[in-house]
Amino acid sequence: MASGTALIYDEEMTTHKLLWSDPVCDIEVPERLSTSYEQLKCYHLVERCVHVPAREGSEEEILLVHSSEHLEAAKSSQTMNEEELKRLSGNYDAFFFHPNTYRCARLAVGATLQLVDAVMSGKVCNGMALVRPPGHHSQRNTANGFCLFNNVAIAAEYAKLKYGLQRILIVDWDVHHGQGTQYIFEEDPSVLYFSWHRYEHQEFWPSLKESDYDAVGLGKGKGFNINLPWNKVGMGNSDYLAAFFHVLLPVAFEFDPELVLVSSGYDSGIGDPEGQMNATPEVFAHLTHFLMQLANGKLCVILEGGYHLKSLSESVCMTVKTLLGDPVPQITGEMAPCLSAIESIQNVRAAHKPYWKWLMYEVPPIKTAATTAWKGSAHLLPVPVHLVKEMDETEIKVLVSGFYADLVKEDKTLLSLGSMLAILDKILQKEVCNGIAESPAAAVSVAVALRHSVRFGFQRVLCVFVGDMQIIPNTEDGKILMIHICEKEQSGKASSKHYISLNWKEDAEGNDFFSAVLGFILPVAYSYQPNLTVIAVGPNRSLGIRGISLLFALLQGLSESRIFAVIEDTEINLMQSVAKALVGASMPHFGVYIPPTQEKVNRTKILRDQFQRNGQEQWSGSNENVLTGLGIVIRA
Ligand code: Q9C
Ligand code: ZN
Repeated sequence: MASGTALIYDEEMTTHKLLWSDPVCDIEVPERLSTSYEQLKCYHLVERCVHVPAREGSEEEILLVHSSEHLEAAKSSQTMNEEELKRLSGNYDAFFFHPNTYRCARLAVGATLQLVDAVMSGKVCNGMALVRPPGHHSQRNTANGFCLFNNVAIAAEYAKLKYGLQRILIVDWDVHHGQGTQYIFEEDPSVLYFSWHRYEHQEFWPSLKESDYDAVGLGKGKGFNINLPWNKVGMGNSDYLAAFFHVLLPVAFEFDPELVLVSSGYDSGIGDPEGQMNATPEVFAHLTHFLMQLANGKLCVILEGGYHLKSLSESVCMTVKTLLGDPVPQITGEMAPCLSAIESIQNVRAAHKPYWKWLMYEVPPIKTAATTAWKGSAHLLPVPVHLVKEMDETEIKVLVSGFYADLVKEDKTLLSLGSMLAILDKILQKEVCNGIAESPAAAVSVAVALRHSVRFGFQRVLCVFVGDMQIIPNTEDGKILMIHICEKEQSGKASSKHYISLNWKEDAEGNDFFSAVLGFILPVAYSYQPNLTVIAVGPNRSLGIRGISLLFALLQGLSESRIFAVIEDTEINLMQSVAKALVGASMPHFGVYIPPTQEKVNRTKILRDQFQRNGQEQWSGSNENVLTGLGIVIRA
């Protein structure tokens, strides 16, 4: 599998600038590019990327999307004087020409295509292109909204033509609607276009009826255009995550793209004068991380807007850091989407229900370490791992006698805890980010691990346990949130605020489980904001390797990617998949969709209602309340 992250930047794209006074256009400055690049250098991210040079896009490439009239008009700007440039610019809604604009726009196209080539050829796994002018407002026959050529749209056509791709996903997280991209692919089912945008019931630029949620595509392209309009300013991290959990990700996984392109505008970030939104730079790490789970990791991020230089450059850094595989930073603050966001999400889900099975039902909304036990078989793991020396018996005794005193007598169990605790300590001490422990008794190991983590000082530990669990760990006054995925009904222990039992019988690995992960487990987990995530696999697991890998991949956005895996299984395939997921190699393929049975949907509903009742009080340590709507935590 390809590895590495490409970074494309060419200083020449800073020469395109506004030569006269124009309050509409004066925010699109060359410093947007140079400041972002400087910040990347400052975090030593540039040197970690594969440098790929930009090139000029050819006329032929531009004509994949644009009319020759538009190309000729742009070309004619090269030899104009300032007065003529100003007059030409006046023909468009919010665009300015500079004598070098045409050259920069061709570099922006070429840089984007270079990125597609680097990813599609396997030279790198993913990458980012820092380009100006941006592209997503540009249409077949016109410049618009600071955009001359539609870089991302050209890239999609190019990828279809050159690599024979049949399914490309474009995610447009810029705060403006990329109406240019929508128009270009409206009738094209091979390109799925998703855009969220400030809309305010059509008050906000470009103030188009067709930016609303009911523009779902035309003809054969019906269902392949997804608009999520924000009708209020101030949308934040939780609103963006909810949009991913409940709209984009279910559809994107069902679509199963071969390549993902991001129209990556950061004017949707906090501080931006255009967007007036509240999402912090960290959220872009999470969005990037989720998209990295698609298309075998083939992800091209192309700069669009973003006008607050500090917010822009920090967000660019978060994106590139995540592309490089660094731990995903913790999201702080409010974890509940606001009512206006919920309303928009419900509207777009309803509009797209006819086209996407995963939206069909009122579904839930609701450096890797291994032990020396692996010395012999470590070479079987797909990725390099550190081997951790086990704790010796006395060390463990001292540790465990503090709490599970009766365990000290059982020598066999005790010994098995040694390797487990050695790895856990490396995670707690932040020497490694995540780790895998093999255990002959997962439930016991997990109980000890959880207690140990809480004693160590962790305030919120999320534990997802898959399979039978003989000991149900104490939830330590809310310092532990248990999500137990098991086959049998847990008799005796009813779901409570901090113990949620998901009874998943038979083929739990089917796509209904996927819906439950996105619609229930992720929102609950994100609202809890754990400092450590423990995922354990016990005996009689009702989840297959794919389901378990999915959990590991998606939960990595939490607790700064601090994940401890405990696996009661010597199955090398499972270990391999978990190790892969932990180092960020992408997930196994999900295959053909099997819709959830209504019975399963109902079961999830009951669970959700139960969870909501239990959640009337607050999570300890945070102040969210749980309400109705999508069954997720909603901001008051
Ligand atoms: N009254 C990008 O972010 N605003 N373009 C026009 C007219 C134009 C934004 C306001 C904003 C364009 C790539
Ligand atoms: Zn924008």
